[in-house]
Amino acid sequence: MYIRKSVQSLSKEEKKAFVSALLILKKEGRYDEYIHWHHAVMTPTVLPNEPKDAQYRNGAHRGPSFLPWHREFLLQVEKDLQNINSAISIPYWDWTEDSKLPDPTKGAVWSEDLMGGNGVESNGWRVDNGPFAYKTGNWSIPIEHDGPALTRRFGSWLPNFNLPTKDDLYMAMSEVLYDTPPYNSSPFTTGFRNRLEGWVTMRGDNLVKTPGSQLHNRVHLWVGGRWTDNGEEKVGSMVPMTSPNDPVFLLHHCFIDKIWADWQSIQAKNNPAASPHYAPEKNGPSGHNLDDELKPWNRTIRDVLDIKKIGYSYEEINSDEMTMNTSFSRPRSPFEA
Ligand SMILES: [Cu+2]
Repeated sequence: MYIRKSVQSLSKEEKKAFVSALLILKKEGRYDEYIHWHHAVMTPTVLPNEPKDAQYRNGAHRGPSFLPWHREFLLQVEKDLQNINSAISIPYWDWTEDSKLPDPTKGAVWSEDLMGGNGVESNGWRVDNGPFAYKTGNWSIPIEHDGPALTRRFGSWLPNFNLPTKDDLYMAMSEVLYDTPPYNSSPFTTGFRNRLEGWVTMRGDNLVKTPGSQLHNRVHLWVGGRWTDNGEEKVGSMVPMTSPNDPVFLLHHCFIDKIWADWQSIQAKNNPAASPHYAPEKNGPSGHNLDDELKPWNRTIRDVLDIKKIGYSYEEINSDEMTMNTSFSRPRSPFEA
């Protein structure tokens, strides 16, 4: 049993161990394989009557397997890191805490000895501080995977584009069903997965307060951002499907995984009859059913539902209403099914 800690409570030594192991994986070419896994799973997984389009649903996004697939992905990366140093676990970045900061671009995650900070405008928004700066020579990104440099332009996606807040997260936590037909990314598809992935926008629910993508998706867009370079549209490393190129991907998805684990334990307590709190159990799109394999690996979705069984847990530092309060209620939106 090991614990995944918050970025906020990592010691200097823990940060160093995590970063150096990532740099070793990068050097060995192993890290670039993760990008390939994330990319390869982008083939559409649709039912015969659905659009044959990865933008509709694919093996790891826009459908029920989004959470289990990324749980397995993190476990694979973490196993590689632990082979280098068995004391390592992936830390999580609670962006709802950073959303409260007067300047969220100054959060602990962006320190010089962890992820480094924002990109620099005069340098085409390349990150130029911290261990992953292009100039260090330790983190070059293959051109065919949206390289050559790690780029970020915080908060630039839309005007006044902020990180998701605790209130935004409560909307996902208050969902009772994991996912519902048609198991896609429509703003009208009800359920925890679609909410947390970030597809339920103002169009789908008038209780959503901010324009654009929500929660998980919003954080990708907030970190990467966009700009024009000589009339050409550019996006930061966290935006395209090669987003694990930005190592903060791991910390972001680690928090997504914690949120799912928190939701699972709330459901287990409040709603035990609805176990396993996953849908569809069968007859859904391929790769998304409870007993389907999480490709390219061998474990099934059922195999990764219980983090205790897998052997890890999450450090609880903000023991606030989110995890303590077990009953969430809010008015139903007229747009909800
Ligand atoms: Cu993601």
